[in-house]
Amino acid sequence: MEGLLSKVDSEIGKILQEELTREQKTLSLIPSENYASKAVLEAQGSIFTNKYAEGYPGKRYYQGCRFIDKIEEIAIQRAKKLFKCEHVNVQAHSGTQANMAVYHALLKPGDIILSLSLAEGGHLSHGGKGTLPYKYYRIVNYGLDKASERFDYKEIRQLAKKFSPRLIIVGTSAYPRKINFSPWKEIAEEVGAYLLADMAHLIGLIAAGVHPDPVPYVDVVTATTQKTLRGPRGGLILCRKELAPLIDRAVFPGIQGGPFMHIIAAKAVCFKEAGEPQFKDYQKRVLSNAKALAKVLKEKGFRLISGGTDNHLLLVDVFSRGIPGDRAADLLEEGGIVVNKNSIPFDSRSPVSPSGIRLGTPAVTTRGMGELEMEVIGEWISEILLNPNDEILRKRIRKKVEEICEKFPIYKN
Ligand code: DSN
Repeated sequence: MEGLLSKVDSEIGKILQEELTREQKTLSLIPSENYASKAVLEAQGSIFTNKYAEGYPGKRYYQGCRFIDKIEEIAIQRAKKLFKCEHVNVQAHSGTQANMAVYHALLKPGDIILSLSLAEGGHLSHGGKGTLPYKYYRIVNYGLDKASERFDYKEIRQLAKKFSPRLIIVGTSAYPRKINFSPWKEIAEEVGAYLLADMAHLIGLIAAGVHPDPVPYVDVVTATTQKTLRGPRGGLILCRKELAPLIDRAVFPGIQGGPFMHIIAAKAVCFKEAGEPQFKDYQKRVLSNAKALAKVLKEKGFRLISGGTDNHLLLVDVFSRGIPGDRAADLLEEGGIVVNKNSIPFDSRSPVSPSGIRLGTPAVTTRGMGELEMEVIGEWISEILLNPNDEILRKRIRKKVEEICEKFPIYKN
């Protein structure tokens, strides 16, 4: 990964090397993180960044777009094939931007959005305080069922009937269970609402066919390309043909200017990679690894939200073992295990120091780790969290983490 950068800008070059070493020598269990392939990185760091191309293929506001048009067209066609959908917009700069575009396309200021509360595992861009949708739309939140910590369709239906939302969002950032889209479609149809599936976290699983597919059930799917899909940092929108003009106009000129053509090129590469048989195997291992990690943590006496996981992530109630989530995340990082603190459903603590941590297996699975490694990692997590005052233990585990990381390098050459 050495290159010209260190010569031209030694300050940034040095930090790049430090970050690379950090990534190589630690275990990322942050479920929204992954390692893009070298081919994705090459496209992302390419001269496509030089080109302005406001508009869409064949309808640009700049000259010189004949190769750029090819790139965007390939990205669109690959995504259409991968997700078996009628229309794709690959220009959204991020998952949040993709959601903003959907709101801009389908809603008027003051319209009601029904979405999962942030505290129960929703996402800020679904109308959290301080966001643009919070200011311009009326946000009504559903929560989770207290006993099962899963969707409560009775409550969702009641709220939908009471408030007649223009848009219902099914989508989560910290929900460890499979999502079936058919009850959501029923509810949305009953109240005449648009249905948006925000699949930022699940899109890679969906591409590989290891999670139910929202496309046949919803009006629009939004996603990010850098998480389970293992592509560049960016957004993606899938929709039915009828909504295509609205969605495209909402992205450009609605909320964005020039598309990031280098990112679109990298998205095209990632769609190709995600269509290959190895990607399906990879996603199966993401799931089996998450289950293995869940199993060992449960055996060690940790309470998992909803009792386990069906997908790539798990949410652990660490406060029930006496450690707040922020402290747990700090202790684990000292031991070389990188996670994030997270609120748990019905959390009595603040988001700054919540009761939980969120763990996920996409990144470690990309490194080639399997269930055996998950068992060991689960043991280390447990040892660190159950012995919070043992600094020597954390140092010892950190050394073992570095050894395992060396055995499973992120980039092989
Ligand atoms: N920040 C992402 C996550 O970690 O889930 C969501 O945008």
